[in-house]
Amino acid sequence: MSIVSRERTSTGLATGAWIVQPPPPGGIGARVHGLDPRRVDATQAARLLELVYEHKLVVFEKVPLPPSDYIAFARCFGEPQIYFQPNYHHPDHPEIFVSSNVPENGRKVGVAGTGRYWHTDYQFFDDPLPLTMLQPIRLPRTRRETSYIDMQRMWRELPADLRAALVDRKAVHEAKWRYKIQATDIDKSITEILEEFGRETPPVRHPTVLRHPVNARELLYVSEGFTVGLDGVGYEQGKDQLAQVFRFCHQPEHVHVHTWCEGDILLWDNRQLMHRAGDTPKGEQSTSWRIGIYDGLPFYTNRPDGARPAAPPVLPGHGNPTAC
Ligand code: 7UC
Ligand code: FE
Repeated sequence: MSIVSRERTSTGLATGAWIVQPPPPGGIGARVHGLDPRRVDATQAARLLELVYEHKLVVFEKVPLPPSDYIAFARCFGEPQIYFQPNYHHPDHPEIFVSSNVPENGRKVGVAGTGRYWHTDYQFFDDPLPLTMLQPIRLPRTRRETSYIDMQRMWRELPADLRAALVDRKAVHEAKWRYKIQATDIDKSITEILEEFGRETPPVRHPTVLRHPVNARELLYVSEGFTVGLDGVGYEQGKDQLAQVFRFCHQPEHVHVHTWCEGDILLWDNRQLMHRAGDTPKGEQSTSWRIGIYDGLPFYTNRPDGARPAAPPVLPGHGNPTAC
């Protein structure tokens, strides 16, 4: 695989050299070697963000960071989010969403086994999360991976009958079926728990096909984890069409598996990818820290309700949009 060393000359050694290894043609995921995440200036952050929008996933190699530096690194790319459920928070840093099955000082920290189904983060809110940063902290001994599916490619390659079923439609998303029981739920019935969570996070609608605000790519935006129906389509028919779409997307040749390495930090574009956390093998420990990031751009730039997607905006610093 080719190594692009342009960054070395364009950023200069004085501000820290780094090298970008792009994915193979048609693939996702660039790797960045040699970055000092504590010394990223605005120009470099803009360049790294371009890599994220272009290659959908970027892996920063061997850059382990303690919480405050990690949050500062996330802040280079936008505004870190505070997850809406405090039981996921790092005890001292609410910006960090902890996925962990390891107690600290005898206390449960975060939530175990998050996101083990195909989804994109915050798909069930009006303002979904544009970017997700992830740092594995404790790697299971035998297996630790996150899988991705490229939703630009899925929309491009989806069979014509399924495209016709989805085009100019909205999908309905909700998270209540993924709710994790908390200590405060003791003595509540399942019905009460679902009603309570459903009141806090009612179903939302987004277009089934999004237009990316930076590069104008069209993206399929449904997931088995959170998408529960198609707007304006009967329940059975919507479920059936979605099941066919998911069957197409989940084929092994569409799945990119990223295997964790110690000290790496990942950053991906939730508009363009869906992801699924790998299972932690029984008896093994796993901890990862996630930071959700709002990049300050609209999640999508489709025209409201059913109209054809708008012409893409040319955003300052992002050059000309890529036709696709
Ligand atoms: O525990 C989980 O799987 C978390 C999920 C309900 N939400 C993650 C998110 O940001 O969408
Ligand atoms: Fe997730």
